[in-house]
Amino acid sequence: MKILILGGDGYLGWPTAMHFASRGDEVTVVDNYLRRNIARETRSEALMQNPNLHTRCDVFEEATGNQIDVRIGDCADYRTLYTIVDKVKPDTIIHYAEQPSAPYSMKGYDEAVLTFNNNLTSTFNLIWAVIQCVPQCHIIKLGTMGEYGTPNIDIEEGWLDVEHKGRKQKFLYPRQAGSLYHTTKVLDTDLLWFYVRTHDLKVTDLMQGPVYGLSTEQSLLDDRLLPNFHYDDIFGTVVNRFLVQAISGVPLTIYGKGGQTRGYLNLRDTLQCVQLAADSAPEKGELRIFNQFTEQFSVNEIAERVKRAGKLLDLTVELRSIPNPRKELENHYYNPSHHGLLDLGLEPHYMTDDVLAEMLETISRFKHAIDPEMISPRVRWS
Ligand code: USQ
Repeated sequence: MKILILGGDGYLGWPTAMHFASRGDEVTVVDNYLRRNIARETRSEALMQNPNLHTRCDVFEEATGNQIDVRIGDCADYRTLYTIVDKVKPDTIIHYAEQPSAPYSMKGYDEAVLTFNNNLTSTFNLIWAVIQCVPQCHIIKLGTMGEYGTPNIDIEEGWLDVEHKGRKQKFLYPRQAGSLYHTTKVLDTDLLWFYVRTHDLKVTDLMQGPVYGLSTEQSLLDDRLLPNFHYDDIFGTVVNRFLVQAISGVPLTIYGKGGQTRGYLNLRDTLQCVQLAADSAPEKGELRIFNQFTEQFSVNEIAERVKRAGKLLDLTVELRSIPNPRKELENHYYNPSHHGLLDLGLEPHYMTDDVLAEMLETISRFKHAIDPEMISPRVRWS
């Protein structure tokens, strides 16, 4: 397949590019280094020094013999994106090119408007580039479980059958996100659904939970191929943060009561899910939605697991509840369905003590680079 990956420098984009290139697909990545720039500006750099995309691709080619084509450009600029899509003529476009941090989007006006403009415009431009250049192309869009929020009823996989006054119709499942970032993903879904209805696009929207993980098959070949592993309060996701905190001897930062429950998945399973989606395109005029996670945990359960895994390495891990910088429910009902990807063949990598201990071992090799100033939450929701 010819695959175009938007946001190919990111925590998920880069491992995805290597994954598809390794199985023989023709891969092109686009990125404008937005996340790297924001990380520098906000003192939120990744733990490892990840080379730029051109160097990463050279290292990858040396290690595997496979090539990845790089374009440095901004997907929020229509001419740039149009030109790339028109040249590559991809069969599948995987869209990660969004500002991915909820805390960053809640920092202030400048950060909010950047998130809003970047995320909505890149999705809008993608839709139009597909309409104008490759109308048969399958769009795989990374959405988020956070679009649904934490409603007091079961969360279905994208859609809800509504019966009202004796009549029935299927609608997008109600969405009520908890940050501006998550709200941009809700708006993305609405845009995609509109253009699926009007222009017969083929779209898969993956409602992904927080991802954890460090190594993939390809990154084991060379440390320079590791993903951008963030542990700061802006870009770091909770499991990755807790593991770094455990290594650096900082008490785990449980926000509030720690009952916040989400669906989590291993980075290796993100790759599997995206591949399963790519290998089974929906019909023209179909918006296919999958809930992309493998297990659900509360923050307290994750903290306990990290503590247990730490024991395997003789680490003493302390847990500490701190005031929650976010506005979110800390005790709530949570029962999301997630059958679609399992039905397509997903074989989950679960969060076992061994998996966490292996991550702890890798992180400990980079202990010298941990900056404790980047750990405490610096952004409040209100
Ligand atoms: N949390 C803590 N302590 C911390 C960090 C987080 O208790 O030190 C809590 C948060 O309050 C939240 C939960 O852990 O309840 C998850 O937070 P997170 O920072 O791991 O994830 P989130 O901000 O929701 O966003 C991440 C990714 C985002 C993706 C989303 C999936 O950054 O790009 O869309 O996970 S989801 O959460 O399902 O929407």
